[in-house]
Amino acid sequence: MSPSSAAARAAVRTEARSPEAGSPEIRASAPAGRTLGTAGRARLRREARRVLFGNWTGNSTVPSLGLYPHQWSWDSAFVAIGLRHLSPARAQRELETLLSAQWDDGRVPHIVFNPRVPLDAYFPGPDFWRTSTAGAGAGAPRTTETSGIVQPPVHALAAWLVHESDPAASRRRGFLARVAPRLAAWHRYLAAHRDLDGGGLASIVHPWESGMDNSPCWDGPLARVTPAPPDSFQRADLTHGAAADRPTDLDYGRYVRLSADYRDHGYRDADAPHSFAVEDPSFNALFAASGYALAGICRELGDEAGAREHSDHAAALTEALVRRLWSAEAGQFLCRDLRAAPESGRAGGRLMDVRSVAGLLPLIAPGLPGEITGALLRTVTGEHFGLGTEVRLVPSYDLEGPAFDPYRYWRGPAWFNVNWLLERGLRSCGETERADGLRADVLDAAVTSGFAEYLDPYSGAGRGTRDFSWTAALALDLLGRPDSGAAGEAEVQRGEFT
Ligand code: 9WN
Repeated sequence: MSPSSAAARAAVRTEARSPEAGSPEIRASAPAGRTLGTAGRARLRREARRVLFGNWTGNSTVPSLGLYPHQWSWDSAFVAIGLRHLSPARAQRELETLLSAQWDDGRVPHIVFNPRVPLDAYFPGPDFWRTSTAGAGAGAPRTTETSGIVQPPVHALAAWLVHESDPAASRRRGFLARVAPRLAAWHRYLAAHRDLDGGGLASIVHPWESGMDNSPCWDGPLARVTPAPPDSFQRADLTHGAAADRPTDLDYGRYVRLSADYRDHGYRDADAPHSFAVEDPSFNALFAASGYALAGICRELGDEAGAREHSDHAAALTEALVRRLWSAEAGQFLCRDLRAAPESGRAGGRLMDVRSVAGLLPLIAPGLPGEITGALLRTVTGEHFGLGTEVRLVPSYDLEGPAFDPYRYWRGPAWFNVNWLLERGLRSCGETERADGLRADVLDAAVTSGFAEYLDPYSGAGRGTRDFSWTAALALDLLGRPDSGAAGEAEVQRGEFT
């Protein structure tokens, strides 16, 4: 299907309204056909447990057994948020395993490799990153192999939510006291080494760092990167996934070039060329939300100075998000390409006129001005993202955009972690009904799709791999959430953590 053709879009919209969408158990029970009945809830809990326990390796959870056979950073944070409903101890372990691979400079790597998995099971593997040697100067672990880049900092938020699920056991095990210094070092790494333009936001230096690998936002900045020759590497992902659902070979050539350049500069931010450098609203909004969570963790531990440091920094991040990435014309946040020629009269690269869902995720950052929240709510429900009209789950990219493709990874499909975050954001803005509707749709889609990695946003059909860990985990979390407006949850959403 040509995603840019209006006829094709009309066809998928028709498909989306087809009565086939949604499981019978769920469709039958509510006006919108979406609320899970008792049997549906039990089935979801049982199935999600099967997925999470099946993907557990003994110390952490793989995102999926075939396609992603190691530990991924933001996946583990989302997984811990779900696992806390099954086993708070296991959720703690998930985060602690990840944090034990932290580098001395504070970075939390985006992949922690399992040495028992064959080298060719995932590309790029440990023999490509070679962090224990190439990263030694930047403080990479000597005995654990990791990647050298990072992913969005959701971890402090996850640690707080894990603590909250069983505070007594968490205190008994000293969970927060153990993770707090590592989380603080992680946040300090981002603030000290990744504020590449000095404007108060962290930059990503590789598309994989956004977690939204082939988002159309990266097309412009990546066009300046010379791809590694196609015969210099061998992809492993196409053994498990359809090529039409995955990034292209050209994308991979550029991902490889950027990673190799970073590695060949010892993963030292001060020395690396960072020819891709972008301020991403989603990464920074998660940084702010996690900063407030870390402040709460410090307060729980009686560290008032730490609490102040992290909540002040989170507030400064939110202010910088608005100052540097807000577009009133677009009604959403945009990414800033630091390597593009500056807009006239301004330093610091250029805002990119590309609408990705990353630009709506600041809804989760407490303290946004009311007019910005209002505009974001109009945008998420308007023609570009279609929540509640065109689609049930919010797509990763503009439904009307020239690069929209309902199948290809982060270029259109709806993702569960993104919709979980939006559900939190909507709820924190007082959009209870919309949040309830989205929650019901996420639960329905999770179970109906067999815990798919992502969905065609129009038809709701699952795409990518199945039994995907964060899909199961976040569905479990939404299922276990207190009813709308419950006090504890509302406080967490507002960034008040004590
Ligand atoms: C590269 C593990 C990860 C997710 C990312 C998702 C995908 C990896 C890949 O899988 O990225 O990091 O090989 O495509 O884009 O968000 O963390 O689930």
